[in-house]
Amino acid sequence: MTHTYKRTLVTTALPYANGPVHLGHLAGVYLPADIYVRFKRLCGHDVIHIGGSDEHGVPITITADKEGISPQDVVDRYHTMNADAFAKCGISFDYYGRTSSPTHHATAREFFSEIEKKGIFIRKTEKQFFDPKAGRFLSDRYITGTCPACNAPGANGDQCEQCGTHLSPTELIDPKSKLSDATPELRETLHWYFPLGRFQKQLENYVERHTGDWRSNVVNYSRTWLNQGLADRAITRDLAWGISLPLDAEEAKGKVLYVWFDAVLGYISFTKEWAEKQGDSERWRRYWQDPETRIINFIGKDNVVFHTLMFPAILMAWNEERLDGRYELADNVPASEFMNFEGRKFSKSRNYAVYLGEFLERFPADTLRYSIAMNYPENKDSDFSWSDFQNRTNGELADTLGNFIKRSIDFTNARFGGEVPAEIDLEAWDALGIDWLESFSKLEAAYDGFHFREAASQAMEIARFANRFLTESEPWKVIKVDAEAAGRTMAISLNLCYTLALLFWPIVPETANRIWRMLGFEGRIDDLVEPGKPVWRRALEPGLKRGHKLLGSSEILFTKIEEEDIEPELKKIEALLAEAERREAAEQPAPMTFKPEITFDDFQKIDLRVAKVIACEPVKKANKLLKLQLQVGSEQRQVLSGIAQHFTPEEMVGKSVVLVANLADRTMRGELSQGMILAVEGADGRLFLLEPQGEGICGNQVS
Ligand code: B3M
Ligand code: ZN
Repeated sequence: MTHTYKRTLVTTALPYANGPVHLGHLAGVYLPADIYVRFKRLCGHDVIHIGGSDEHGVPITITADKEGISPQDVVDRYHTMNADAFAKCGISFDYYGRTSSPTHHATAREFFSEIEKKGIFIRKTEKQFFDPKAGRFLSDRYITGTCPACNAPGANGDQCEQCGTHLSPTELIDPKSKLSDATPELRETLHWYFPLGRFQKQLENYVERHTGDWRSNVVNYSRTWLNQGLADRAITRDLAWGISLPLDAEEAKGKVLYVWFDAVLGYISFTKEWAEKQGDSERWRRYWQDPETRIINFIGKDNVVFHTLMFPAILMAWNEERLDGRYELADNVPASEFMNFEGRKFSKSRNYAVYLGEFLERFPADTLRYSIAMNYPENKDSDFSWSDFQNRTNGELADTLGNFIKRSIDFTNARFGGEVPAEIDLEAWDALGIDWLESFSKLEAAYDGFHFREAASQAMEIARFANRFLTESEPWKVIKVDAEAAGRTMAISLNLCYTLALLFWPIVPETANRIWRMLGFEGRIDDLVEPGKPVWRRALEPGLKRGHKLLGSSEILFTKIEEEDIEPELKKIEALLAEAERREAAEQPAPMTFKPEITFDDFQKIDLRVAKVIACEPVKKANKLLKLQLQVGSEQRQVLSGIAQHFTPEEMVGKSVVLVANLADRTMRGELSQGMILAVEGADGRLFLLEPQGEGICGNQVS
């Protein structure tokens, strides 16, 4: 990365507008991106952060069906909810769009048309499940049935939640449509496929080129796919919700773009919308079509291949045979690992999550931002726990950063008339014992390398240093004997406050702005940052002159989190965990219990024989029983069996069964039963007969 870029475009994965974002999303994608963007802004860099809602896809229509509302209602609700939560959390998007917008639809259709025009797509007719009652083709998620791998009922058409097996809907036993409960039929349908393989070599080169600077998880996921050889991917679906194909032909009717095909293009559409809002509708091109722009896609690890292979392939297809209007590929795709919550994976479907909006109703955004930055899942999964949140807030934010700032300001207000009492020259500043240049270089390297945990720790290190400096200098004692020396201490402390405000702004922006105001500055640091106006390195040197007037009052920056504040949260977790465990237990097969042991001789007493059903009829007034006539070798037997709910008499005739041949005779409903046939109960109470297959086995012993 010797290249220096003129500007940076940061994008963050577009969360589905199908539910509220939770702390896991924040930790993996939005907070790191925001910290990065703020850092770049502070450096005076030209950077924009583009994000928004992914408003298409099957899960959204499933939610709509479930709630009896329209997909539009669903996305309206969650788009607003998530945009609000992000704003409250200080995630400073330059633009937060939605893929349902006209600009986005037009952009996605333009890409489709361009690639179609070049003849790159492949059309394939395939058989797909169709719901005859609803009159619709069913995507995988709309089909449910029994899992062929583990026999669990309620498996989805794409995956069994129970055993995790990936399925195709045709593999399901007894498939049913979720729309109408009808049994779906296979019908032919036409789809457009994107031949990823056509770009195999180019993609290999792309990944290879970045092997040194991309995270190893990103390179590894991509390579695994590349090594398997890239297959054609269907990029259309038979669905009513989504972006319709820009084709008039009959065969394109009722089809929409596959959600991932359109979603990644959202980054482009939203940049166009942003540019429009800036009053310069062409400005987006600078961010997408200029090699001097650095594009960075922040995502979670589950989205890697869509960003390192599929999106680039779409852009490569667009660029093919084009001299101008070519798109640049991302320079980096920092994919996070996952942040767990109290030792467990966040799970929307299991309702095991803390939602961002709800969290912020109870605790300030900056306490969350700091704790999460310190738990950034950079190279491995991390964990968020309430006790860690409490400790960091109390010990680091309140006792260290907050305490230092407040003591500095209060003492100056009280004893030095709210003014910086002395001039601090660089020599005194450098003599403090911090190697400023080195600290700043380390911080910069941490930000530039996307090591946000390290950046936050570094910043806190400086706060710790400042806090210690003030405590050890004891100006409240010194002032009694040497007011000037105490004044110098305070001037240094206030300048450290100034430095810390700027240093911490990317991580805890609201707090930084409050410090800024207490230091007597008008406005917010947010208003200070501007492309071409580097502020960051100003923090390296004392920024407050002697006589600079503070605001004159102070506020507490962080309220400590008491046990009783997190008590209800811990209770909630307990309930959630108990609920999760209960569900898991219910989903687990019951533990096997066996009858008491018998000896081999006991077993030998049972005479099991293969028998053939030669006749069968119902038993009057006994709707569970069938009367079977069995051929057992040279003998005939009559057996009554409680299988009438499962088999018709006609079905039974001709079957081979296993007979307990030496069971004492019984009379049932006035009919003689000379033995018993063996069967086993399966899922849903279905009954399966033991049916031995083989030549010349009738009458033989089963052993
Ligand atoms: N909405 C999947 C997700 O939220 C998808 C990301 C799109 S990024 C273009 O994980
Ligand atoms: Zn299964």
